[in-house]
Amino acid sequence: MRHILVTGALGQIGSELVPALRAAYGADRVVATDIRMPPRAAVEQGPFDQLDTTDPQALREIVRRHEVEAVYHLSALLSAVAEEKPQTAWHVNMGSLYEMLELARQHRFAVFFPSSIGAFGPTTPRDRTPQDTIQRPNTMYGVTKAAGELLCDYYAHRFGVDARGLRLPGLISHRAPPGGGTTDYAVHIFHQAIRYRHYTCFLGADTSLDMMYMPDAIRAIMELMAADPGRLKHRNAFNVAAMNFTPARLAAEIRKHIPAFAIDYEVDPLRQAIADSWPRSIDDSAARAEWDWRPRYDIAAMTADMIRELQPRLRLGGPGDAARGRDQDAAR
Ligand code: AKB
Repeated sequence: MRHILVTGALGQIGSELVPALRAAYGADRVVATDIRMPPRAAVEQGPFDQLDTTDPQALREIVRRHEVEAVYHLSALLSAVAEEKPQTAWHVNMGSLYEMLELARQHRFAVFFPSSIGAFGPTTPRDRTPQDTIQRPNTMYGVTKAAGELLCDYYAHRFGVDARGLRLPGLISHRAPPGGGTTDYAVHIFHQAIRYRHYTCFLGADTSLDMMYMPDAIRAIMELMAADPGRLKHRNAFNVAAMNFTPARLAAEIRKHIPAFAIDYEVDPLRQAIADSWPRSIDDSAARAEWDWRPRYDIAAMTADMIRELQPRLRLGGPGDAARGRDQDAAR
């Protein structure tokens, strides 16, 4: 039996992609891997291997052992943490991708590579950013994403590796939390709004970025990997968009459900500079034309679903919660 391998499986995307792949292709065929030890529940749901993707020997061994058909290579550092640890980010994000593509060339398996709106930079047109345009990112995260896109294209054209990928926007999920991204505020805000009716945002009120609800992102990944190769002109690094908002706009949407919710701002210069170097919105017409991409969630549908899912799990409701929330915000 040939297997589907997911690296970084315990991360924000992996936590939802692995169950979706298992539902589609069978639990035994999907091998989840992560550098972290899995919680017991994750092991009970299907095969799991601990894997450090920066160890080429370990990568070779796992590919050989499982007879791999496709790899969803999700292990990577996100933008803010990559900017704090640029050397590690290069090593993790690029080193492991290179090894994976080499293995794909030798063993003939397909590779999914998640690029990002971070692959663009300050000289890119910022509104409705085209599919093919200037890419001069000025963050280490962006450098690894732009270089990763090129490397995937190189392996596809030079060696015939079926390497496909998306430029994902900020992802919003009620299941796994994000870690170390610039768009993470759009998840934190829901937790704080439900618990404390208050959130201190690390990006400025008018910072516009593209975002996507996780069910759309998972569907986009799976639809792209299943798409007819004959229709794909780009194959890799497709812009995909679903919604676009600022922190102030999201706060207003949350207030429709939680009228007492208040937001204030303590801008983090590192994350603000990253956000300011990214597009305000991207044009996903190539994905729409080449594999029929269509998002299902806009800001209203996403907000309603996030609150419906999180409220029963998070609501505290006791006296003094609002004040405790403010203390917690200040500590972050
Ligand atoms: C991040 O903020 O680093 C990611 C991304 C947009 O790539 N969510």
